[in-house]
Amino acid sequence: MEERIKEKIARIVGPENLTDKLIDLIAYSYDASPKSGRPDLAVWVESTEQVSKLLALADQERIPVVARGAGTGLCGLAVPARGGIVMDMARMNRILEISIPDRLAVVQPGVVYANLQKALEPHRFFFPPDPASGQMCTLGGNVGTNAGGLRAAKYGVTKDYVLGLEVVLASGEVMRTGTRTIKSSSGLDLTRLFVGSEGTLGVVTEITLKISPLPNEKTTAMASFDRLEDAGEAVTGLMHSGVIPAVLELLDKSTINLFREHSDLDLPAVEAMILVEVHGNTPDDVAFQMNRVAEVFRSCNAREVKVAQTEAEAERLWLVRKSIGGLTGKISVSQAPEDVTVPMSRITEFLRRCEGISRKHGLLILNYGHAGDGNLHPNVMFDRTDPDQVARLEKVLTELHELAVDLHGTLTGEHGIGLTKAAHMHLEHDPVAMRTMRAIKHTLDPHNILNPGKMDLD
Ligand code: LAC
Ligand code: ZN
Repeated sequence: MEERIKEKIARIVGPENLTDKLIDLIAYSYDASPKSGRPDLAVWVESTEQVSKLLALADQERIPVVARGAGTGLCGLAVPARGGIVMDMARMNRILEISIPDRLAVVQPGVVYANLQKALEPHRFFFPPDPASGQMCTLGGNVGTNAGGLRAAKYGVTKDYVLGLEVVLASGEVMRTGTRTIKSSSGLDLTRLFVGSEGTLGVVTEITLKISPLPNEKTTAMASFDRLEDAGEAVTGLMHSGVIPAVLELLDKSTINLFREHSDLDLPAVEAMILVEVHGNTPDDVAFQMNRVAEVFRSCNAREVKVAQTEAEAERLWLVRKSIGGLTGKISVSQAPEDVTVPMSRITEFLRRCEGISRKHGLLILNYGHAGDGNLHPNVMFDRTDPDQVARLEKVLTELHELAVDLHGTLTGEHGIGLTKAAHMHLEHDPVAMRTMRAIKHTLDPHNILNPGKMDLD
């Protein structure tokens, strides 16, 4: 990067708040995806004013800018695909306001997700979306990806909770969207336009989030099924039961086998397991819900339904779900955790056809995920140092995405498009929709400086 530009940036953020040391630039080349791309410079910003001045300068000089949270994204959203500036938002990490009467929290984008939950807990409130990376990820990243998580089955995803935003546009202008009210029918919904826009339309500098009262009671159960089809029917059967579980997770046979062979957790030799959590306000309320759930599971030929009797037992059941990512390291050098989402009635069909794709290309796929909203995580095991396996992985991913769309689903339920799915946007979005998205991008960012190369927008 030219010295004169670096000097201008140093005047905006202070000379100690930028770096072009190789070791830093290498660190900023990655997120949690297999993609990488080296920036020319990284800056630590502290205020909306600094973001505004930086974007105005970058726009004038045509320098790409990638806003970055904690780098936990799984599809390359925070990877500087075209070099330029990485804008690290981690220091904009203040919770500006919690208002219980107005049922909202106002936060800066660098607030770590778990820290907001900690601050809300004394009020007996919570922010319902719950990405699996919650201990590290930032709320700015949650907005950028429209993050979901385990509880989305009942509570929905980030976009259902964003009431308003402060956004800096590519020009450096600062815009406020939305309101501090729980409802609004005023104007075009610019807030939603920015949620899930992966930093391609503007840089979010303040977020107003709707929050919810914590449920008083919860219960967990686990059910095992000899046939995958029965587990699939249990998921759809629940929708007739009048109960919406807060969490409904499914594990397929390959995932169960991973535990049987590589952990001391004692899982049965079955084709599928379902983990379920119900929330309510009294012990009777959760017992009623769990009875309904267990009835459905039994009517779908569950081999066993185990309701956790204590908090410790519940935690042991959830340990299974939470350990999957870590355990995959025992059987594979690299993993590609996808997040295709299908209508819930198509889950079994998706999983069976997925087995076919796995066999055809000779790469093991573990399937687990958020069955309660159709969001599965086919996690493809491969070795990134073997070009043949990488080539086969590409074929597997293409076929997985085609399959999701064929079943009227979507390429991504919660991780986003980023770099890894960009080439497949056209599978899901027709040419008119793609043209409309690109027109919006061009209007807001005419020189394509904001996170270029993502979502196939340029
Ligand atoms: C999960 C991540 C992969 O649910 O979305 O574990
Ligand atoms: Zn997930």
